[in-house]
Amino acid sequence: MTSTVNYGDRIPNNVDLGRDRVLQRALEHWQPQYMGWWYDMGPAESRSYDVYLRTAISVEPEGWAVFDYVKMPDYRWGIFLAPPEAGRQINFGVNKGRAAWADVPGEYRSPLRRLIVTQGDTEPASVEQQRMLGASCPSLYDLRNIYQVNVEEGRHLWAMVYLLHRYFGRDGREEAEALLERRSGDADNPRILGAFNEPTPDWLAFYMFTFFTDRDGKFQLASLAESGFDPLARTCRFMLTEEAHHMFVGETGVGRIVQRTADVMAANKIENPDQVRDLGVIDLPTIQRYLNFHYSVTLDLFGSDVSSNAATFFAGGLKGRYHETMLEDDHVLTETTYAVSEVTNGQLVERQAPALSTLNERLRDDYIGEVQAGVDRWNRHIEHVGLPFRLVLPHKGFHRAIGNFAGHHISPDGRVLTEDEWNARRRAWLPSEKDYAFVQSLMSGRVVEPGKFVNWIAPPRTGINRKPLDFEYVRFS
Ligand code: BYC
Repeated sequence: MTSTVNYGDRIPNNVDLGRDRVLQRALEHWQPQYMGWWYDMGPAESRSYDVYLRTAISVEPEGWAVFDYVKMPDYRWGIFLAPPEAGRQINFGVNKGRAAWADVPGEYRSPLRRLIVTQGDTEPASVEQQRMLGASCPSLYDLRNIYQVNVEEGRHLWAMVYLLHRYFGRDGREEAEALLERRSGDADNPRILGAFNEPTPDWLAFYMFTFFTDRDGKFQLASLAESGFDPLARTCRFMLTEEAHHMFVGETGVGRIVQRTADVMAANKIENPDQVRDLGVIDLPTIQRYLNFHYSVTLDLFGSDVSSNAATFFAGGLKGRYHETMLEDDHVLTETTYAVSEVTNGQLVERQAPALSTLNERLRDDYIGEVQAGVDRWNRHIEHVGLPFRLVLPHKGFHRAIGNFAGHHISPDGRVLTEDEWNARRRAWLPSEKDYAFVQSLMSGRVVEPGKFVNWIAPPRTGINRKPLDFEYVRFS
């Protein structure tokens, strides 16, 4: 294991792939299937573009990336694990204190494979969801960013496929093939988790997705980075360094849309959403409805509030809590409880449940704290121009399909509604066909003149890798 990536091999890696011929051959067999998937389902019509991308050259925190023009099919997808920690132990659950596993422990083979497959499935799904967006990009800068996100999601798929091939034998190879066969939104063979089958029809949806849903990626990867199965922990640690850029793209993308809208509203002294739309920017209530949608489908990704799977993952030492080793408790959790909410007799009530089975809820709560901070930053753009409107996170139970709130109707301010009340109001709370049609009407073509930005979004403060905003981030040759 080295920190420098070997680019001499057909599959770049820092895991000495060349020394394991069988594994190398298996991955070289999967590689053309992956490329086939990329050509079919990766960014549309992008094959010949030269894109100013960063590529990992080392897994060390400093200087791991080089920036250069790359045609995306030539991107060096590969296998990079963070360096091992000498003497690392399992830090939680019934195996706490034992040496971390370098190989898959037999008794946890099945749940571990399930976790890796579920994680792996999300990566190609997001690329599929974003496939068509290049045709309506707001600028070259934004186009380059979505492509960077896409190639890195492709690499995250490689990360999980390496673990499946290396540690799970024939089952692993079959799962790796199935990861290329499922399709986002396909009625017969959909992606595993709900949010990854929702369309991402426009750039507002893309930025919301990278803010909300990629951040689920951060929290899940951080929990898996605590795993007692050391190869999973190390690959997730490196993936987290890439994830940060995706969330930056989402937070600044929504922030720039909010900023542009707020500036246009203030300059023209208007607050009526129809008048705002007439000026070619996205009105704040529409942004709020998109937020409500993406936030709620992402909350579902954390799984049921009370989950025996979550208890098994933790007790077994497979998946920890967020920042597990920084928490001060026994890391076994058999004696403690955690608060979960539920609907009883038409009322929202809170009750205590065993801590071990409520780990999904706990991770969801950790996530909510971080998301709130981002929404507060968006609101500063609106406060800055003196408008009274504020974006808010809806109640945790709003529009949920998984867990204790599934099957109930909860308003954004946390009231339990009847089905009729819900149906009467849902258009005010979730994007309607008219909203989507309006947003898409703003995004009918792409803006690709260097330094130019479409009307509905403010330019970013700085360019990529200290390049100016009018840098030619993508060349169409
Ligand atoms: N939709 O006890 P339950 C990312 C299933 S995002 C559909 O409630 P559990 C990224 C569940 O699979 C991070 N099904 O939950 C972001 C289970 O099915 P099986 C992805 C759902 O198992 C942007 C059943 O319901 N990584 O990286 O405790 C771009 C009962 O499960 C959903 C991970 O999620 C849903 N929303 O926890 C690119 C980490 N929720 O197994 C990438 C790995 C639950 O009985 N996965 N189900 O057939 C996990 O840790 C867990 O599988 C979950 C669910 C947290 C997802």
